[in-house]
Amino acid sequence: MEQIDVAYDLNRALKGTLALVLAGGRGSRLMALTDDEAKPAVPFAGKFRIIDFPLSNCINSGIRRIAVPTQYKAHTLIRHIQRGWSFFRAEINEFVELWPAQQQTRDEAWYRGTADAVYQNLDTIRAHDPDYILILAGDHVYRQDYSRMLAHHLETGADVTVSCVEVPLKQATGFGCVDVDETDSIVGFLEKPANPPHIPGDPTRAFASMGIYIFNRDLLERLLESDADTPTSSHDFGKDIIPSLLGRYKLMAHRFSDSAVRSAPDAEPYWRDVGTVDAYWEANLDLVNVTPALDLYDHSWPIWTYQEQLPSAKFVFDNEQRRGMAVDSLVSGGCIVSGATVRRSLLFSNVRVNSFSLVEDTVVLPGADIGRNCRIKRAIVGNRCRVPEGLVVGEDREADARRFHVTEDGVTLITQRMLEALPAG
Ligand code: ADQ
Ligand code: ADP
Repeated sequence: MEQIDVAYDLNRALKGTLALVLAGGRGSRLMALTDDEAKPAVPFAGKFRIIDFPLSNCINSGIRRIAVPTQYKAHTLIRHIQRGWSFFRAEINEFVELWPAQQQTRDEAWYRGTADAVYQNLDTIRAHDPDYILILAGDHVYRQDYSRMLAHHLETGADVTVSCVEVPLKQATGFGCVDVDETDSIVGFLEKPANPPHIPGDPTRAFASMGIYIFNRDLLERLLESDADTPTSSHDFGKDIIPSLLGRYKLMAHRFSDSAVRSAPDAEPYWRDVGTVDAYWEANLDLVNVTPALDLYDHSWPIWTYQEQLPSAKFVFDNEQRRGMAVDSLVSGGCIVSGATVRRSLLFSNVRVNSFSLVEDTVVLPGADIGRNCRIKRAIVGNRCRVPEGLVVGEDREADARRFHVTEDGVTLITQRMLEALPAG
């Protein structure tokens, strides 16, 4: 009976949860990849956009009331959500709502920070009357069962629960670093510290906030109202709200390993903040491995997306019998590889690779067209790039750096703007 009560309570709590997928940030470390669209809208894994991951996690976790605050260059993001995520029925209290900045505001300001993005929508939140608010970032790739995190929040009677993950110490400067006691109660929080503290017993790793929070609704309202009146605040969850709770409220850490959805019981939990060009390249190309760290073929936890209707990928011998082929690669709908060789690469939708060209260890974004006689290695070819005949990339780093953006790890990012700036011939 007790178990039935617990399941009943969790079910009620899930129905009473409103998820806010924050999607307004640019993600400036992605350089030119976010010149024209917000990071949550950046394509990932061939046919998805990054925001599909948190949105799919919500659905798969049983959370069907979702709002997406948007701000920076939101056009492609809004279009994607309108086309792909509008199958809910408001009549049965299920929805994905878009909350663009400047639509709900009193003072017509842009969202000043993540907390302000929620504060400015408090009236709408009140109208939905949730018991719990789940704050999510729209820009991480991972599979997580939020219902397990919510169950943990209920069990501990926390006021706020923060989802946390172990990360390599050298990456921890980009995250909120969390210190916990033996019950996983949060006793310290440093937002993006220059010298991150390591977890006890392991000097190579830190315990980082994933920017995922569950708040009891009344408390969140009070906190946001008082934060809005604090002139010194930057109105950010990581910088202002979470640190201000220490010692005043019951603040619990939830371990991602307890709610990560794994492809096999012994698999490592997968969470990536694909925030840099190198991390983006690596996470995409990991998918061409025989056993990728992220399992997209798992029918028990489907990732939903807007699916354009496209013809199947095509590989052609051209008239002179040059072989068009892709090996160890992912090739999406609408692609034509004609008389060219593609190895260890990921082609997004509608990509063309033309005769005599070689594409290796490369991520090619939607609609790009790689002309004849090109050799492109260790690169990211941006949306709708028209790569001119004969371009060679990935063989001479200095030459590449003069024309394109070359990362620390030696990945070359090519965009249409950079191609247009190339000297003629
Ligand atoms: P950051 O990674 O710096 O730190 P932040 O820039 O606050 O993340 O963005 C979080 C989410 O909010 C992103 O999805 C972003 O798109 C969105 N966002 C940013 N500004 C917004 C705005 N003005 N309006 C609407 N949405 C906005 C945070 C935490 C850290 C934690 C990391 C985990 O502060 O403590 O470790 O996330 O990545
Ligand atoms: P290349 O630069 O490789 O010579 P082409 O444009 O000449 O490319 O096309 C080579 C082959 O690719 C064609 O013979 C055809 O089989 C195939 N192909 C190209 N475009 C299309 C298309 N739109 N639909 C179907 N097949 C196509």
